[in-house]
Amino acid sequence: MKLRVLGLSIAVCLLAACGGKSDPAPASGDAKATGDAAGGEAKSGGELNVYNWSDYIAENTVPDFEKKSGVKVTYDVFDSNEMVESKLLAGASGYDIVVPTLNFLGRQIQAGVFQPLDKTKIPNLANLDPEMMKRIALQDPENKYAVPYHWGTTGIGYNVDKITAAFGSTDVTTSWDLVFKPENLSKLKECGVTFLDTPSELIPIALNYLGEDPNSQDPAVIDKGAALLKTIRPYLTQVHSSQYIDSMAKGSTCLVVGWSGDIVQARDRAEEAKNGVKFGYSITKEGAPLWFDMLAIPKDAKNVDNAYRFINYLLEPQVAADNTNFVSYPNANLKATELVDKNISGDPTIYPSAEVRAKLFTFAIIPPDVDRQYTRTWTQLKTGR
Ligand code: SPD
Repeated sequence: MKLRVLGLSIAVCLLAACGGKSDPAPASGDAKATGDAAGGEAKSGGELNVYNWSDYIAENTVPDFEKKSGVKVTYDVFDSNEMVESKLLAGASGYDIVVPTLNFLGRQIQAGVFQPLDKTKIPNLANLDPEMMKRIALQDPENKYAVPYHWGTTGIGYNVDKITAAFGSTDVTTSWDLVFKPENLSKLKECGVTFLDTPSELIPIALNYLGEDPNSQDPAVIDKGAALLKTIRPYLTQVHSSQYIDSMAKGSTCLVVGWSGDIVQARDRAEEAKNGVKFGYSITKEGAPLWFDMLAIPKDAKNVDNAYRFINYLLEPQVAADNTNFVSYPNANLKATELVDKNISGDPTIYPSAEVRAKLFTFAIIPPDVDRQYTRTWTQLKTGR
């Protein structure tokens, strides 16, 4: 069984105003040390400011990098693309590496937020899966600005016993009917229903369920998704994108629309706590989102060489495999896959089969007017107007 630090998820930016806190513990003592070569490279020292998703890195990744490189890392976390984007568009974020999801990155590339990568500084790019890189290049042409970190799906996380008690079995979890039919969701209100706090996922998911193009930019179509979400609003007990890992693990949420690896982490935390809570994750038969989170360097980054060093380090096969083993999200690193724990690489909820992958959809780059409609819809939903 994997050991996790239960407190790790607590250090998360909960609100847009939050300045960010550290997930992993920094290595102490030798932040500015120089001397022995590590991984074939001399210690360089200096600083690095990283802004990544919460619950998204193994506990030893940053401390090991600090020890090897002599670089002092400040590692802040967020739990929504909207949060990263507002910092990036405001400028002077202070970060040297950020990790937006590919469709957001595509829009930020267009806004001129990132510097093109000097690929000679990332020799471990050779480890990446050419097929995935081709797919990514649809939104980052020529893979010019970013490197994939992890990928995953968005689906239904469920408490096995609570769902069985309400519906007689867990078969209902294979369909979005469980979420979008009020007669189903209403049965779960008492045990806790959480949705991710992100219109950029929930609206496309609702549209896909309705048989519409999940990426439709037609205001009338988007309104249909909004109307559907409104019908189930009374049964939501929480809208949040990171607290749900703990609330699932403790048994206080029984259904989540959330991210694959987070739900597996919740399942593992409950197992470690031996509290009898059993969680499952389902990629629904009507299709679900597939996404890539991307490492990129803002144009105004101050510690560019250290950013390259860290990105190249993350692409070392063992480092990438350790991360995947810890966070239960796959990576696009072909050389790492054989090093990933077979319980993880063989788990179809984490690494979906080709048949399931064929039903997944990706998010398009959304223009500002559509984004405004998303935000309006979401605010109305959350405030109950
Ligand atoms: N706790 C880590 C969650 C990472 C989720 N990234 C998903 C973005 C999908 N749009």
